[in-house]
This record gives sequence, C-alpha cells and structure tokens, in this order.
Amino acid sequence: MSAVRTQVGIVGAGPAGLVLSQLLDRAGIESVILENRDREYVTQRVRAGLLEQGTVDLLEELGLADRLHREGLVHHGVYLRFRHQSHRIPLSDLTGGKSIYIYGQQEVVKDLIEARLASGQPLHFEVSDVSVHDFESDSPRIKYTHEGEQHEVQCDVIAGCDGFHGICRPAIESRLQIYNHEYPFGWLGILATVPPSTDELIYTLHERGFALHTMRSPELSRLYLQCDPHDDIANWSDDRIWDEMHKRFETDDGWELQDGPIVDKGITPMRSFVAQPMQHGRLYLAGDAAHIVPPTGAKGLNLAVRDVRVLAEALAKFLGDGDGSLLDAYSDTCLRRVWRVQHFSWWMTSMLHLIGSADDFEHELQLAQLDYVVSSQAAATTLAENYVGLDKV
Ligand code: RFL
Ligand code: PHB
Repeated sequence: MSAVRTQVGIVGAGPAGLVLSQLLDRAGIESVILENRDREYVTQRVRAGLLEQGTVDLLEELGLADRLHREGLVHHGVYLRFRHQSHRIPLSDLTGGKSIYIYGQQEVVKDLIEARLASGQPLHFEVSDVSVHDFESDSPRIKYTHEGEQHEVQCDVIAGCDGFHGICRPAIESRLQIYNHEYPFGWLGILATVPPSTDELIYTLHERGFALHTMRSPELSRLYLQCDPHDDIANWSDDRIWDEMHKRFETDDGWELQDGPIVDKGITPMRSFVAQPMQHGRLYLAGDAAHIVPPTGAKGLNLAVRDVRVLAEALAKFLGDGDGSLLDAYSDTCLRRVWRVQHFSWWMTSMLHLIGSADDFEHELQLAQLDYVVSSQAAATTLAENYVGLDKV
C-alpha cells in the first residue's frame, strides 16, 4: 500500500470537486482529487446547461471562462408558455442587468479538468473502493484502489463532492437529518441536432404536462418533457418524443417547433433532498452529495459552486491562520441558500407540472399563479432574481 499526504482530500471530480480544487490552488492549498469514473465518462455525461451570472463571474475570476465566452450563449430573458401563449420575463431588466448563460456542464467540467491537470496537482480517475476514515480525528484518511493497488490519502480535511450516489454522505448519514421529497413525475431529456426553435428558453405548462425547450448551441437543441419517472426510455421512440413535444409546445400564434435527429435521450426522476448539517468532524459535504433540487429552477450545479466557494474560504482561514470559525459555520452558512433554492425549485416545479393527483381546482391555481407572474412586475422580479441567482440570502 502507498500513502500520500495532502491538505484537502477531495472525493469526486464533478463541478463541486473541481471548482473547489481551483479555489484551493489559488489560495496556495494542496489537494488530491479522487474520481471513480474515467475522464471520457465525466466529460461526456449530458446534464446541466444553465449557469447563473455568479457562477460565470467565478469561472471568470479563476481564468476559466474564455471558451465559455466564445461558445456559450448569453440570455437576457426566458419565456413562460401556458394557455398556448408565450410570455417573456425580461430577466436582465428586472435584476439590474444580470444574465444567464447556456454552456453544457460537460464543457465546464472539461475546462476545469484541463486547468487541474495543467496545475500539476493530482487528479486520479478510475479509482475504486473509496472509503473515508478517522474524520472525527485531526488526521482523516481516504482509502482507495487504483489499478489493483491499495492507496491512502492522509489529509487535514475531506471534502465530500461525490454527488448524490457517492460514499461520503452515507459515511455520516446516521448523524444527519434527512429531508427527502420525491415527485410523482420525471423528465425525459433529449439532445437533438437541430437549431433551437427559440432565442430564449421556453418553460411550458400544457394540458398534457410540462415541457422545456433549451439548447446547447446554435446547432444543438435540448428539450425535456414531464413523464412517468418509472417509464422505460425504450418505450419512447424518436417519433413518439417529437409528437409529444409538438403537442406540448403548441401555440395560437403560428410558432413552430423544428424537430431533428435525437443524439441522446434519458429519463431522470425528480426529488428535493437535503442532508443537514453538511459536515461532521473533518468531513464536509458539498453539492449534490448534500442536496438535490428538481431541475426546473436550473440550480443544482450553481448551488454546488456556491457551496465550494464558502468551503474554500473557510479552509483558507483554517489551514492558513488556524482559525476554524468559518469552517464551523460552513453548514449553517450554506443551508440558508440551500433552503432558499429548495423553495424556488419546488415552487417552479409545482407551478409548471401536472400533478397526477391534482384536481381542476389545483390546475386553476397554477394558471392563476402563472398569470400573476407574467402580469405583475413584483411577481416577475421574484422569479427573475431567484432564477439568475441571488447575491445574498
Ligand atoms: P456530480 O456532478 O454528481 O459529481 C460527483 C462526482 O463524484 C463522482 N463519484 C465518486 N468519485 C469517487 N468515489 C466515489 N465513490 C464516487 N461516487 C461518485 C461522480 O462520478 C462524479 O464525477 O455532483 P456535483 O459536483 O455536486 O455537481 C452537481 C451537478 O452535477 C448537478 O447538481 C446538476 O447537474 C443539476 N442540474 C442542473 N444544475 C444547474 O445548475 N443548471 C441546470 O441547468 C441543470 N440542469 C441538472 C439539470 C441535472 C439534471 N439531471 C440529469 C439530474 C438537468 C438535468 C436533467
Ligand atoms: C438545460 O439547459 O439543460 C436546462 C435549462 C434549464 C433548466 C434545466 C435544464 O431548468
């Protein structure tokens, strides 16, 4: 068995782990990242696409936004469609000029991995049997296997950035309070090689259910539709998917949805989940390892980035000056935003999806709420400031 020493042992090379490593590097703190998938897998996985202004500002600060600015799309508004009519929410006008950016999560991850490898600090892919130890002491350890050999990382602190299905949260779960809310629907997501039929995202509530038209580039569309979370993607031929999309996006004003070849498709269940506190001993959870939001608010990745910002600052104070006050407050600091974002994501989800058990009364309430959001500046601003990301919570 071989052992190495570092300051921060990071489990997971998703957005949370990789951004954390960059922030630590900037503060002169050493880290080791362990990732159980291969590099190709983590850079091909199609997931988030919408970045808040604050996420982009941070990537810029880290010198990691050149390609994002070249290839990403800036949006200043978003459409809500219901009763077959579209209404634009002018996000930038309502938020003092803030915008949202469309740039695929896998592109963010690609840029971050390149920067990490260029920094010369360790990032190990394809590790297995990762386990965390002694985090109730001052010298925690991470054990793992790589190419058949056992290894150990000895560190001051462990950052659990290993997503919802990782091993860090389960290691301390008996100490945590868990909030879990599962929705009776999921999202069927597709990527299609056809120019987007819209300049800005369209969220639609139709009698047949929710649908979302987003994009990745001027040539690549991404669309989602509400479906049964237990449905098998094999039941959805490309023709059936497009037929359903056409129905849900129908309008009274002659707008047309263009379809094209589907290059990726999958079904994701939807849940709201919080594990708190987000820390135990010297183990700190960040991102999806600690919380999940339904994607209707486009917040998961953005929230992961906010967590590691707080964590990096706290670690710099602790490892630099020996002052653990920010680290002790890490969970409380993060949870204020986490619960704000939980509420926003739940609100967007409830307003825009057909709830199987709901009666006509609840559907009318959804429409009344949508009418209010698109006709009252105060209500539209509430949506806008949460959607682009609140500076302070
Ligand atoms: P990740 O991305 O899951 O990364 C965790 C990493 O840890 C690795 N791992 C392990 N490594 C070592 N040992 C183990 N035992 C390990 N177990 C796991 C994993 O392989 C992985 O590389 O978590 P992180 O970094 O916290 O990032 C969170 C985001 O990925 C997630 O919140 C977003 O994708 C959510 N999300 C969206 N967020 C946004 O901000 N904007 C969006 O537009 C948006 N759209 C979405 C979304 C998520 C979606 N799905 C598929 C759930 C759209 C969808 C459809
Ligand atoms: C995406 O572009 O994949 C996306 C955009 C907005 C959402 C969710 C996903 O709410």
